[in-house]
Amino acid sequence: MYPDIQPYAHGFLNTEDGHQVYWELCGNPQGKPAIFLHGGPGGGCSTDHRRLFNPERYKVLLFDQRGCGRSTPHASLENNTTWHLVADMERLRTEVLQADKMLVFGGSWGSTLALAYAQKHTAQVSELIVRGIFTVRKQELHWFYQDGASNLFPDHWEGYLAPIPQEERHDLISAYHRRLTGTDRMVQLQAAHAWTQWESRTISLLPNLAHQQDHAADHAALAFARIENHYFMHQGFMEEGQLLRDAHLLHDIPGIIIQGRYDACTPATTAWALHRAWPQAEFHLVDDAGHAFDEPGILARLLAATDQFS
Ligand code: STX
Repeated sequence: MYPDIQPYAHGFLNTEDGHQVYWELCGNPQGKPAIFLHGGPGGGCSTDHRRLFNPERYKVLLFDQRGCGRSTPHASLENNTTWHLVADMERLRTEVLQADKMLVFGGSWGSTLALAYAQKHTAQVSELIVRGIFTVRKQELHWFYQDGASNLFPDHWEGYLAPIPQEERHDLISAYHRRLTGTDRMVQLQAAHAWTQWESRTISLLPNLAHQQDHAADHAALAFARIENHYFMHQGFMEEGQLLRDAHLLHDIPGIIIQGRYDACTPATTAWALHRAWPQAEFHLVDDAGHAFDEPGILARLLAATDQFS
């Protein structure tokens, strides 16, 4: 990765409907405009995300999506949908980046948001780099939160099932929703940790303790679990299959799709479907990687992608 850097500017976007969205600008103020979209939803940005772009060539905006990271109110689900985030991106582009077009970079949920933004604001996207493709279809949610990845990680699955009694296990996303939005703080926290640990333990090809520690604090787990679960209860606030159906809108945008073959969180079948629906984009299926952006084979491809467009 590029060296660890500090932002040269940071601030908050007041959404006027109850949120203060934290943003920061990194790299070269005269560089190529780019926006980084983190995962989850609810994951927040980390300092390593700044290091995916050559700081001499890029002017990168990173922001914590509504309710997570340094944005406030923390873990809030009010006025928090995909389309609110797309609207925030438009304001960040014009008011903070002050650019007509920007490179859009997103992994996992960040790829979902990148595709949603690019399909709505096609003319504002100079290039698109997406990794670990996720489109919030029913089959993708079922695979990870109900029955699928459970067969690869039976040990970690027990921890995910633990807070939910037998009679509610036929619909785990709904069972988690009741606990994550209930009034009992202890129940909320227990559910938040179980939900978050399931994801952190299963995202890399090989066990990676750092991934588990990243989201282990009460504060981070609560935002991550509440926001993810809220978005998935509503299928990402999109129609079933919408992002693949409308992928043809991307045909004129230079694009790169990067996917780990052993991604258990967002399996390669979705990236493959995107590749078929958007054949003009470069497609890289990395043979020895899972889901996380810092898996060696994925990281090398991501850096090559930002360098190629710089
Ligand atoms: N969630 C996919 C996603 O965006 C279904 C994601 N998975 N893990 C992460 O994000 C973190 C790296 C933020 C934990």
